[in-house]
Amino acid sequence: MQRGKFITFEGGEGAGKSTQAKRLAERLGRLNIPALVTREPGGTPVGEDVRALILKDRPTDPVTELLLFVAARAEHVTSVIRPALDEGTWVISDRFIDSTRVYQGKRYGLEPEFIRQLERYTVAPDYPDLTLILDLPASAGVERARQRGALSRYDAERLETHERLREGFLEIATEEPERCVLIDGSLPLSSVETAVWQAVSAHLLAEAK
Ligand code: T5A
Repeated sequence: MQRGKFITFEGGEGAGKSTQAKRLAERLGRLNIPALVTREPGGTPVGEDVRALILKDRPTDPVTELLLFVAARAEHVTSVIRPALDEGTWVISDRFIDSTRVYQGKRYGLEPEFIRQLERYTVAPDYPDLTLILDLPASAGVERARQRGALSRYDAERLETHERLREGFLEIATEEPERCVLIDGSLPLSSVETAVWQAVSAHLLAEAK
């Protein structure tokens, strides 16, 4: 049996990640490719507890926050992502390692090598096959999140912080062009969906046949 493919969506608040993750799974389903949509933080009972904890009360120490995200990820990879890939299911995760690199790395200045080392312990060898980075101006993303409902404490941060985070995702897209595809998230929903599908077709569907 062929192993499933691992796709992640990344980007700032309100970029459209959750919406596009669901649409992509539906498209794959129409080709009879089994696909599981999951999210971070979350995806497991432990991960959902960590999500509730982190989004409610920000830990005082940035390292505490980093380790909580990483702990939730370890559980997610071991109990959900890896088993699904092993049985041939494609996994689509709404946020993954790049959110940690950007939010904890860029915002707090935690050492990139420390974060990469934690990735090696928790994720390797199951790095994403493809990462779709949805990019749009921070003000537009925060406005979408605001319209959708209550802002989490992350959404509610200053606009300059969101712009700095956006730069972080753009840097990753430039540094890892073989894994990452940058998509204009400010386009209408259907245009973003088309761009996502083109990227998945070009990078993964040809080799999966
Ligand atoms: N975090 C996470 C870390 O700090 N470190 C980590 O390691 C990880 C994994 C999680 C928070 O945790 C932080 C980052 C986050 O701040 P979250 O709720 O999972 O929070 O993440 P958000 O990005 O805040 O989730 P959102 O739901 O706000 O954003 P999405 O998923 O990108 O956007 P989506 O699809 O829900 O769409 C938002 C709204 O916009 C509309 C949708 O209909 C919806 O109403 N929309 C569009 N409207 C017009 N045109 C388009 N193209 C649209 N696309 C979507």
